[in-house]
Amino acid sequence: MTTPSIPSLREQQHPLIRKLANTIEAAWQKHLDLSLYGLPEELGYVEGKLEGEKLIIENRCYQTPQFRKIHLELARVGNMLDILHCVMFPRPEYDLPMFGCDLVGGRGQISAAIADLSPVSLRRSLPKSYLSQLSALEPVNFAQTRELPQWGDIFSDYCIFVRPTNLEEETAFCDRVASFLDIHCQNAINSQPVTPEEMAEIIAAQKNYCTKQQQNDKTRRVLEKAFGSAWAEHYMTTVLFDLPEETPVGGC
Ligand code: 18B
Repeated sequence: MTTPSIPSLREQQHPLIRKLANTIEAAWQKHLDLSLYGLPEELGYVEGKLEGEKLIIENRCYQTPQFRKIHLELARVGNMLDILHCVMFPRPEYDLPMFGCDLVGGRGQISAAIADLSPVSLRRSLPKSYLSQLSALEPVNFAQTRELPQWGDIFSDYCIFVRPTNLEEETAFCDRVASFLDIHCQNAINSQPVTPEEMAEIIAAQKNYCTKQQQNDKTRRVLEKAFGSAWAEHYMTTVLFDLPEETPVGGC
């Protein structure tokens, strides 16, 4: 008996998606103390139909002491569309940015490769340690950079949004994501909890991040066409970009 698992889908996907998925998981395994995060069972593996083609979604989700949820999602629509989606949601007790990454490709070509460490504090800038480590990275140049949509004001100055034009650029993108993750995981495991006031600001900023991401019509359209608009709304707000819970601080 075989159960569907991410490696089975991963093997059929664009090589950059496969490589990046492996890179992300290797960084998590290397740095973090992972435990499983229970997604609602019916949302772990999902199949739908988009324009006669099968849409398959596979989710892998963990939590750690510093992250409430770290989510890697692979999706494929027939042979037309390959997607990698990844977000690391910090627990709001920690002043940590959101790591987010999206790769979208079709017919052998990646059309959108985006990765960022996005600030989620009301001062709207990254913590100092991130700024110094990110600014020390070698600059990378891509021939085709893409323009962010209006809701993209959540991203940092270090955000990469490109259409990779060759293998070299694909490798450069993957290497940059690996650097983001090394920096992020190392900072995360060394971070200390914030005050209740700061935590309230972080919750508000995480909400803003999620609300903006929920405005991505391109993601929504793919999901709506395959599963209908109610399901797409439910999926975008509970699996892709769920809001942090507002739990009062205090207790012991
Ligand atoms: N996204 N993406 O994750 N999206 O999830 N994505 C697209 O070539 C899906 C994230 C981002 O130009 C496109 O134009 C589906 C995260 C941005 O208006 C498609 C899923 C980030 C754009 C999809 C998914 C993020 C974008 C169009 C669920 C960043 C450009 C591809 C599995 C951290 C938006 C193209 C624009 C594009 C689809 C960013 C089809 C279905 C975490 C900025």
